[in-house]
Order: sequence, then structure tokens, then C-alpha cells
Amino acid sequence: MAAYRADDDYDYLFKVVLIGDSGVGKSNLLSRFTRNEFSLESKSTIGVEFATRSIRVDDKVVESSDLGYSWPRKVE
Ligand SMILES: Nc1nc2c(ncn2[C@@H]2O[C@H](COP(=O)(O)OP(=O)(O)O)[C@@H](O)[C@H]2O)c(=O)[nH]1
Ligand SMILES: [Mg+2]
Repeated sequence: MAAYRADDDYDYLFKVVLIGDSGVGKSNLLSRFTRNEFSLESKSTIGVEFATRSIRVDDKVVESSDLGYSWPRKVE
């Protein structure tokens, strides 16, 4: 019988914060990693967005929670 494992049950938790200028690709990096999606027409993020993904490495469950933060680019 397969052992039951709850969604929030993991062996390791990594929290990754993506910080950078607007338009450098943070949101798409996040969506590619967590949902395998990419959009050429993604809207600018106001503030923060948050996503998680669990992966299995050998027999360990690794949970990654990623936080992206954008600030408005200064117009020269
Ligand atoms: N060609 C190309 N465009 C990208 C790539 N990553 C992001 N973009 C585009 O760059 C723009 C800004 O990306 P976004 O993820 O919203 O940037 P953010 O403001 O840092 O979150 C969007 O139009 C994306 O489609 C990439 O690796 N290649
Ligand atoms: Mg963004």
C-alpha cells in the first residue's frame, strides 16, 4: 500500500525570493518553474506574487516557495 503523504508534508523547504527591475522576467521564471507556463504578454506585477512547487529528489520531497517582488522602474 502506498504511504499517504499530505500536500504540505515535505522533507526540505526552500524559500526563494526573486527581486529585480520591472520587466526582467521574474514572473515568467516563477510561472515556468511552478506551472511550466510562459507568456509573452504578461502584465506587470504590482507588489508581490507567491507560488509553490513540490519536487521529489531521490526519495525526499522538496518544497519550494517563491516570492517575486517588483518595484516601479525609474523613468530617466
Ligand atoms: N524572449 C523572452 N522574453 C521573456 C523571457 N522572460 C520574460 N520575457 C518577457 O519579458 C516581459 C516581462 O516579463 P515578466 O516575467 O513579466 O517580468 P517581471 O516584471 O520581472 O515579472 C514579458 O513580456 C515576458 O514575456 C525570456 O526568457 N525570453
Ligand atoms: Mg512580475
